[in-house]
Amino acid sequence: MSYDSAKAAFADWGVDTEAALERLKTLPISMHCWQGDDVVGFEETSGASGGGIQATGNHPGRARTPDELRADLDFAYSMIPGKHRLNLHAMYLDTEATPDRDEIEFQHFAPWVDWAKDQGIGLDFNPTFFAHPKADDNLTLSHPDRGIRDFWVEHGRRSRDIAAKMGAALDSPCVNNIWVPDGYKDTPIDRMSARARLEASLDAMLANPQDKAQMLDAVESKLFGIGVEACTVGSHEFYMGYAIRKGTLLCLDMGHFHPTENIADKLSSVALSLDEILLHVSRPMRWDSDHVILLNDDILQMAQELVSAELLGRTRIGLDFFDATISRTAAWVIGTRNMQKALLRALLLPLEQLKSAEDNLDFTTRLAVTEEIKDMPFGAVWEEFSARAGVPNGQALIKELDRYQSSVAGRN
Ligand code: RNT
Ligand code: ZN
Repeated sequence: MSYDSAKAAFADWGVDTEAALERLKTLPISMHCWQGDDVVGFEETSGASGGGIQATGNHPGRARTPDELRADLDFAYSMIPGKHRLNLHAMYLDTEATPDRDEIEFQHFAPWVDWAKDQGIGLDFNPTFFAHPKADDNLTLSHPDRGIRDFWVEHGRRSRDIAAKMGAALDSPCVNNIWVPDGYKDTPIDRMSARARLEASLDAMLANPQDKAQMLDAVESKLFGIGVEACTVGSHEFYMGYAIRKGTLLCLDMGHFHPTENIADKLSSVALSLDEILLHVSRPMRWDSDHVILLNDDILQMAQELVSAELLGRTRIGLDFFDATISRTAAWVIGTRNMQKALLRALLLPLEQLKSAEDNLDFTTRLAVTEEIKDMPFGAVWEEFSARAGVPNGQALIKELDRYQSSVAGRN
């Protein structure tokens, strides 16, 4: 179907496709660097995983250097309509120096900032509290040993400082997201002390006020991880309370809840108590497996909530998945485009009609509209969006993904 026919079909439902396309253009997705190299990073000791995070698969083409990772990102961005962001982890420094985590500085990330400037994209940041000998017990900010806690607090402080400098250099606030693996494999006897230590460490890390125009603090909870099955110190309740009391962003990762829980349902609840939200869009399969996101119901419902509850203006959308069994660049491209497609579908819903049916307790109309609308030509509107951005679709896209993958397959 042509875009013009699609436009007319949506207009029949009272939906303005041009307005949807304009809005979608303004929504950056923060693409995570770690899909490109299986969460390894560029530290001297890289290769050490930990914290329950492990990419599986050995598809050829893993980026081994910052230059390779940037080349892969350049390609991925060229296959995704719009301007997006890059989400960096502290272990992805780009320098000849070999600072330990408590020694990192802005200069160790300067090439990333130069590159982001050239690309006209914003950066987000994460301290890395895993894949390090001082995290071997799966305890960092909540470790009973003061020296270990202090080491990680210093890492976190420096990360905030680096994030603020990135935000200032790029004139776009950099979200600094804190996730720690802390927890216990077997049932702890003193959860309270562990949580009190985590809170005290976070307070120490966040003590230095930062300009919100430069950086924003976020905290990410988790239900459980490999090796910390019995107790995660930074649970949802812990961080929700913390974020509300301290005014940080709360990061909701789609893999960090019980499989029957749904992030889409949580957004409006937490949004009443928080200024801003960070999302880690992911696809858990049976557990926090971080599969590449599909255009499935979970993602559609989440995008629908963001639009319906008018949360787009105060939600940062980040991705968090890693699959090493397929082309890593294709994973980025497919996942990011799916997030955009979900947002587009949400922006194309006849929301007024649906909301008014619901207000009138007319659940029949709500259901009928929801289901009829599924046959609408969303694909034609997406085609138009990508064509305007000069980005291929369908078989042309698959050819490009394949061509790029062949060009990197010789890396070993
Ligand atoms: C881990 C968290 C966290 C990490 C990244 C690499 O379970 O989801 O966000 O995936 O920091
Ligand atoms: Zn996450």
